Amino acid sequence: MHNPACNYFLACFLAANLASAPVVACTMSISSVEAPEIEIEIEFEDYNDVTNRVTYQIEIESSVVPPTNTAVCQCGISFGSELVQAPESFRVLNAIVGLRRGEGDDFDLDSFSGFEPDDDVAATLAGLNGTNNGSTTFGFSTPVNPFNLPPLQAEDAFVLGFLIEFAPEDFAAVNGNQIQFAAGSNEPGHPINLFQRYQPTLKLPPFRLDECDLNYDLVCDVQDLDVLYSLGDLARGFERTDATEVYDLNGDDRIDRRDVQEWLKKAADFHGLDDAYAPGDVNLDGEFGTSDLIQVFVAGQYESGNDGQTWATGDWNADGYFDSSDTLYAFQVGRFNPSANIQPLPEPNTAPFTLLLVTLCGWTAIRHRK
Ligand SMILES: [Ca+2]
Ligand SMILES: [Ca+2]
Ligand SMILES: [Ca+2]
Ligand SMILES: [Ca+2]
Repeated sequence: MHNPACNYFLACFLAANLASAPVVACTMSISSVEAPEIEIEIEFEDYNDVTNRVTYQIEIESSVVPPTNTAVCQCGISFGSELVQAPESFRVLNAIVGLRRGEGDDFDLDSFSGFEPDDDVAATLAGLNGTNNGSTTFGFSTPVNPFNLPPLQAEDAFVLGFLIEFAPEDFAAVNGNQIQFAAGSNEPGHPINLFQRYQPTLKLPPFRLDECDLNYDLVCDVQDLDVLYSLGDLARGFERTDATEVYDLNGDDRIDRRDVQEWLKKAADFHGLDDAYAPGDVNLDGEFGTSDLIQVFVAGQYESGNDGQTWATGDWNADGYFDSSDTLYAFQVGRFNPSANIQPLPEPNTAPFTLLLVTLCGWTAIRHRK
């Protein structure tokens, strides 16, 4: 049923308004005041730490105008402008086409590939009337045979996809920058043309290099735990929503302290550690030692009764407070290493800190007796 060669061809028959579009090969969407904007989805795909590039897939859904002749289909992207030029790292890696059968059906865009980069198409696009001055153009083409086209049902849709890449540090230069899409063919009368009514700027969802990066700043650190803690009562737990799905790190459809534990595993893995971060390791250096105790001492929240505590201020069991239940938990897990990252402990001249030390010593003694 699916003949890839046919599907590539249909990339060129993008028309937002099927009723008013002429039936011609490799035509473009027709400008029309009534026609809706072309539907587009952009998803983060991957990060390659060898090349230091992030990739995003852009999917553009369209109605289809049936082709009539054999042709070379062409498509491309023009990116950037005189104001903000495409960063050096920006590339359009591939053009791909998928067929979606019926409304809302899933499809596999990657299963249809075949366009090749084409400098002539890029040059044509660069010279088009309406192409942004100062933009960088990327062109693709593929020869197609229209006589093997699969029959299309009324609800079927073709999806044209582009795979883009850039260095993570160029995110700001890419996101919100101007973008133009084009398609056409080598047939006389149906040359490559700019899409109309497409959103003129590229709006990228933020990317993460790892699941533990909950605030999208490309590192996994205590600020990500702060994000998790800020979501609600993790001790009681609550159902995740679509918006909070990224925080459900153990995938059980709930947000609770088990996701904190999962974060401690994932973040340790992110930093190349074999074992999950232990409760008590507030500075996340892989050891629960004296430097951690100093940090919670400075924060001064032990048995304070103040709600809203975080990992860094001693709330290791994620119930909002720093109290003996946290120290008990830390010592049950039993990773306290008094010789780790030794620093002189401050004078225990405050009641809460004395209480903390007494508790720690108590739990340590109990553990040793066992
Ligand atoms: Ca982060
Ligand atoms: Ca969960
Ligand atoms: Ca530590
Ligand atoms: Ca607690």
